[in-house]
Amino acid sequence: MYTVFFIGTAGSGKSTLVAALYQWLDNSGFDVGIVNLDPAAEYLPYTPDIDVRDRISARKVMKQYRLGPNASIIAAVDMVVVDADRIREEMGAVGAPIYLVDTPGQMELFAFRQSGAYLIQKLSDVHSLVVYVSDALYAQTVDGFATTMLLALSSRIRFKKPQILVINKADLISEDAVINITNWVEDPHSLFDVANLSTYEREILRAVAAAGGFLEPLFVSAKTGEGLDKLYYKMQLHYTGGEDTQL
Ligand SMILES: Nc1nc2c(ncn2[C@@H]2O[C@H](COP(=O)(O)OP(=O)(O)OP(=O)(O)O)[C@@H](O)[C@H]2O)c(=O)[nH]1
Ligand SMILES: [Mg+2]
Repeated sequence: MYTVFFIGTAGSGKSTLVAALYQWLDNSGFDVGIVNLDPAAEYLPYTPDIDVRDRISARKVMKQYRLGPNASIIAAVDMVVVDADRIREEMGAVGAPIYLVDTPGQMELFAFRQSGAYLIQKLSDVHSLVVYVSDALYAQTVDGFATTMLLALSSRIRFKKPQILVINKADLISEDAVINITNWVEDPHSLFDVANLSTYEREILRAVAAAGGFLEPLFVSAKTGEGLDKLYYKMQLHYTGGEDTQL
């Protein structure tokens, strides 16, 4: 079983990307399953094979325990943890060789809490991978790019999984913006030299780059389908051990 987790900031397009990649893989003749781990999702652009909302809904938890929107998601994800073995069994029963796993929108409630890392560990098989999804509109600015790299690195520290960095919504940014981002990754000095970076920002970014934290991004559009073939290729490289993703 090959499990691919989609992690990223709220609204970056995780669910849309899961739907688009599922379609792409399905059209290419692959047998793929989808797991939804987001107990707060109101609408999903795909039909999951396994859906945590069948048992745990953040909305119900909110009403029952009189919690706020974030506390109810935290509580709901903690409840999903109790169900982890059953979800794992269901994945086995469905029997798909590849699973795409969608995760809660509020990344910090999932990635920066013990329950998220535990779930990823529980639902991972020998081959598993994190696709870190960021939003191109955000990543195209210097500050947005810098924090995207820091968040992607945080997710690697939390999950300790090989990771592919996807910049989604590439249809919304210009070719120049793509070139800028590519240059910042290939030559981090072009970023460090930006005048409005403070000394501490520059030093942090230098350390992240030196640690290999500037992953080469894949520009993808879940809307137009751009880059889905490259995403599949990267996933396959990881699966077959043709190492192209980094831990
Ligand atoms: N233009 C464009 N819009 C996109 C793309 N991918 C997603 N969107 C839009 O971005 C919005 C958020 O998409 P979702 O897939 O719900 O994002 P998400 O990360 O799952 O959101 P949460 O789970 O709520 O955090 C929706 O309006 C999507 O239609 C893309 O590649 N291009
Ligand atoms: Mg979503």
